[in-house]
Amino acid sequence: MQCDTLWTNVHLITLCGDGLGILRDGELAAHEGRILHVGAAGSGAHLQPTLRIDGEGRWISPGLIDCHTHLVYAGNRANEFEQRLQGVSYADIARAGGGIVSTVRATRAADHQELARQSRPRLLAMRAEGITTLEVKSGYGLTLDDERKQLQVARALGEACNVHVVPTFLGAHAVPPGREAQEYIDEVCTVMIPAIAAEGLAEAVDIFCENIAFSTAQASQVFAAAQAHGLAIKIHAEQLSNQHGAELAARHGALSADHVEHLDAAGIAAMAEAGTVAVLLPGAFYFTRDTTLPPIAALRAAGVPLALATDCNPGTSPLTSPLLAMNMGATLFRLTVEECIAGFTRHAAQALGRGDRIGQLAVGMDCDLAIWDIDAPADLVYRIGFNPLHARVVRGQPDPV
Ligand code: DI6
Ligand code: FE
Repeated sequence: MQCDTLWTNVHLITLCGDGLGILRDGELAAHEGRILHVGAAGSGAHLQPTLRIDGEGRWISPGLIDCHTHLVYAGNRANEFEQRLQGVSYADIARAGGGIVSTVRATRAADHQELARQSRPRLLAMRAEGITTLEVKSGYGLTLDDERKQLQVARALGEACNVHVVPTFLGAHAVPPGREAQEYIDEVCTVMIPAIAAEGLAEAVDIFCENIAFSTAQASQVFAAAQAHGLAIKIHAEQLSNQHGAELAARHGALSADHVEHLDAAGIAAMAEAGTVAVLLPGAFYFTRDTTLPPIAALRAAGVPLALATDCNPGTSPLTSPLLAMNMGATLFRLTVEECIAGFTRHAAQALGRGDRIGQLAVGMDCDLAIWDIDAPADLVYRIGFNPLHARVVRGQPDPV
């Protein structure tokens, strides 16, 4: 049987079945962008590959998936970082007109080209650590034109850099300066969501539900509008306080509830029932010096899938390293190695509604791979500031680093 590529002499982290689904001394074949075969050494002897690659004992995992980023923005908030070092809180900075709104000013002022120029190095940093799929949220434009600009730049950057970008509309990120919250949410629902959906610029809609942002009533309204236009939903919930946003989102069938440091038992039960993924963001926890841990043990006990992501953003998580996010997941949140790796593969795919296409090494799935120079999977989580990526493979095509 003909196939495009066969990798031999490799160890596989398949993420199939329970845990990591490790297959030592395996091989993997790709054909027309999909995984054609996964098996033990020699099991692909019937295949006639156009290209045969000796993996020299390296490890192959699914390409990494960062399912929560705000990667496309302009400007820089190092000044606020310095203020916070002096003891000013994130909420105080936001109330004083800094925070998200300062990035909104810079993002509005940048044209497409400038926004791409500033965002591209962040995407390249992610790519260099094995990212093959990356979610990017809007939310620093807060007008239809500026939100559209962010989503268009995200898509163009993904195409230019050979990374699959999954765009999310986060118009409900902050109240724009000079506007009133409810009147702005009405515009998000009646003008912005219909336009973004009609133009095919986003797959999902997200909202920042928090005492310094939008209420659960406003989240309900946004979810109804998103679903009326065929878009999936997600939520930033329970990051700074318990607003019961995750529970509400789960009841609407949300793909994920993200942050969830202050999540309670009712929220966990609703997420478990709906199959809503908990996206944990240790970079934001670390950078804001948060002390309230997400209820990991209870989420685990309830069987809620746990994803991990960078939350790459200029205010609370200026992080572009999925490998460091995994290490933080283990060190700060006490996640296991298996949970950290599943959090950037299988469960991240689920959080994007793509669990049937990516995030596992299984026949029929997209052949997006990360090939690592490591001795064991735990090396991906254990080391700090070291990048063992040997190559990425995107839709079956090798992409050496
Ligand atoms: N939660 C966050 O941590 C980021 N957005 C959000 O809804 C912060 C974004 C920023 O400060 O620019
Ligand atoms: Fe976020």
